[in-house]
Parts: sequence; C-alpha cells; structure tokens
Amino acid sequence: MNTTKSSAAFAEAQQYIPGGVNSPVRAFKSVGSTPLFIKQAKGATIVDIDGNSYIDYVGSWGPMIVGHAHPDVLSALAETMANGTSYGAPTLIETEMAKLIGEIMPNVEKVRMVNSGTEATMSALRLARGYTGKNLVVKFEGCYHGHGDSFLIKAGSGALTLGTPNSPGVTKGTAQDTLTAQYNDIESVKALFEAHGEDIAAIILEPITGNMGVVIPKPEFLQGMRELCDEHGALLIFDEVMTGFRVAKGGAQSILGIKPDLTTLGKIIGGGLPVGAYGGKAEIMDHLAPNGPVYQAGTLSGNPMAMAAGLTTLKILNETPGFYEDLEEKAAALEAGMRDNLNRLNLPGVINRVGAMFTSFFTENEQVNSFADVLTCDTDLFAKHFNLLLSKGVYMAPSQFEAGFVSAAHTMDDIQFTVEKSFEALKELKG
Ligand code: KE4
Repeated sequence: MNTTKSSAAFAEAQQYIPGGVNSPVRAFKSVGSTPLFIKQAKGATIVDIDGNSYIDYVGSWGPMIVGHAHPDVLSALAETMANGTSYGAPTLIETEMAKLIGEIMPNVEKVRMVNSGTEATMSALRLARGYTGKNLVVKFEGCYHGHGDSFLIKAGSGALTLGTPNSPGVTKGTAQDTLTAQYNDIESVKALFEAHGEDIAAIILEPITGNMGVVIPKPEFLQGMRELCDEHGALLIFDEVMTGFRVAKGGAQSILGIKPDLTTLGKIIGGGLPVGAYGGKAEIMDHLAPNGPVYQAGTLSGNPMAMAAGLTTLKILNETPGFYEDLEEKAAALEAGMRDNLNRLNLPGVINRVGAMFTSFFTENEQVNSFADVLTCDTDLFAKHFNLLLSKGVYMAPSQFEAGFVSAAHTMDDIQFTVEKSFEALKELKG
C-alpha cells in the first residue's frame, strides 16, 4: 500500500494537534506505525487519502453498526439541516429518541442526552453520588469509561495502551474517591465494600468489556455486583456506551439478565454524530435538574442533527427483520475462520466475541477472563499482525486492548477475505 500522503498529512497534523490526532488511540502508537488519514467511507469500506481501500472493523469505534454513510442516515441529516442545526430548545425528535431507547431498553425509564460517552459516565456518577449521598465509586482495572477524572485511575483503553494508568492532572482528592477492583473477581469487590461499604455510591463497569479487549463476565460476577449494591445501598451502573445496541438489540443487560440502576450509552445512538446518554429508573433520574438538585447541562445536548443520525440508526436496527441474526452469522463466521487459522498454523491465541464485537488476543493463555490474562498478550506480535493485515486491505482496531466491530454492511465475502488475509499474515509471521 502506498501511504505517502497519509505520512505527510500526519507530519503536518502534529504541528497543530497534540500527537497529530484528536484522540490518542488514533495515533497508532501501540502498533508502531503511521496512522492513515481517511478520505471517505461507505458501507464496510474506508478509503484513505492515498486512495487505498480497506475493510473496516473499527467502524468509528462502534457507532457505524449499520455501515458508513447509510443512505437513510444521510437523508435524515440532509432533511434536518434544511431546518437548521441547533436551537437550544426542546424538539419532538428528542422525545422520540428517549421513547425508543426506553422501548428497546425497558430498564431505562427516563434518559438524558449528552454529547459523548465521557459526559454520560461523568454525569451518571454525579447522579449516583447525589442520589445516595455517598462519595466513593468502584471501577475495574482495564475498564474504560471515558476520560472523566474519576475514571482515569488505572483506566483501560488508551491509558492502558499508553502505559499511563494514573493520568497526570487527576488530583489526589479525586483519585481517593475511586476504588479499583478486578473484573470477574467478586472477592476483590467484597473487600472494598467491607472496608468502605457505607460510603460507596456506585459500582460502574462494562457489563461485557471492550476496553481491555472483549472480556466476558462470569455469570455469578454480575449477579454478585447486583447483590453487593442492594446490600449496601449503592447503585449499579452499566456502562453500555460500547455494548448498547451492539452485543444485542437491548445491549448486554438484555442478554445477561441483570438489571442495572443506571445505564450509560453512546456511539451507536449517535449514528456517527456526537451523542452520549444516561438513563435508568425514573425515581433516580428525577433527581436531575431542573426537577431535582443534581446539576448537569449541555449546549448541544439532544441537538436535532445528532438525534436525526442516532434515531435513524436505532430505527434501522430496531425495525430491520433479522438485523441481529445477520450480524451474528457474519461475526460467528469471522470468529470461526480466525480460530481455524490458528489451528491450521498450530499457533496459540484466544478469540473472545459477543455478537458483533470481538477481540483476538495474542497470548499463550487458554482463556482471557481477566485484566491479568489480558496482560499476558504479546503486543509486539499483535502489532506485526495488525500492520501486515492493514497492508493487505483489512483495518482492525490499532490496539490489543480494543474491540473490533462487524457491521450490517459487512458481507460474507468481506469476512472470507479477512480470514484469508489474516491467514497469510499469520503464516508470514510464523515464518
Ligand atoms: P467517548 O467520550 O469517547 O464518546 O466515550 C467514552 C467511553 C465510555 N465508555 C466506554 C465503554 C467506551 O468504550 C468509551 C469510548 N471507547 C473508546 C474506544 N475504546 C473510544 C475511542 C477513543 O477513545 O478514541
């Protein structure tokens, strides 16, 4: 692949933007190569500024579940913008969006729109603290909930990749209110409740993680979290920014059978425009201004453009017959092909997948069920595979500690091509 224009663009961007990117993971630091500058995307394909096409499994880190530049999304945006882009006043489409989210996720009785997943989790935590009158929050090593100060305490995702688990700029005062436990380890959480139980406002977790790669909760783990919260008067917050409408129509909570008190959302509900949301029991949500004392606000929250893109996306996934069955078939074929590659080449590796969200772990481990398991991965080998695959026209997430995404626009031919190119790459790596 000739990527000279991207290299030049990256050099220039670094003169004006920190690291040349507006979000760290895009800089390809953990795969040791130069990021591609994207010119356009359609369906499951993205095209860089050198004119190279790639099958895209990043999908803007999750939002593009119906595929890039979906005609219905584009026409909804065109129609909306003809009437203006933002009013800073209530609109009918915001109520329609809130109703549809509640229809698909019944635990979300009321919902507040914000502009990013970070804003959603920050606000949900403030609401939990305001509602319970307690101060502490429990999060899990390897889970990422956006860049809010309270969460950059041994965060996963970018911070994990960049090796700065406690980001400078987060004060000791803030850090002391965040307790960190181990995912899938109930005892580690019980210990925190034993030590601080009466002052813990909430547990927040990714019900199926994506930000240390895909790690699947043991059945008893989430049940244990629910029981600990009920026992100690804390709220259970499911951060479904990534898993919402992704792992199943109703998100992780619809397949794991555990009811959170609050749910945070993002990505897919924006359809590629900036949207986050948090919601849950009306009795809790009504503590938010202007009804209640917990303050949260936003100039562009629920703006018509973002609602149009998000609502159209939700309607497509909600109303298209067999939407998730089709996703499952393609994602399962991808997983099977990747497993077959490893077996044929007699190579170690673990593939974790739930619905259309997956991670291939380059590890000798038999399983990856915890943050400690994730840390056994050979990130150099991951990087080599990533770059080889990219040169063959397949764009995977540029970090071992991320998830890949299959969209409705991927075809079985795309999946087959991906499996074949990954086999070639692994064969070259094996020597
Ligand atoms: P945003 O503020 O990036 O919209 O959402 C933060 C967030 C919250 N919760 C979960 C479970 C998330 O996965 C995210 C964001 N995910 C990353 C990908 N791991 C976004 C990509 C990026 O940081 O550029």
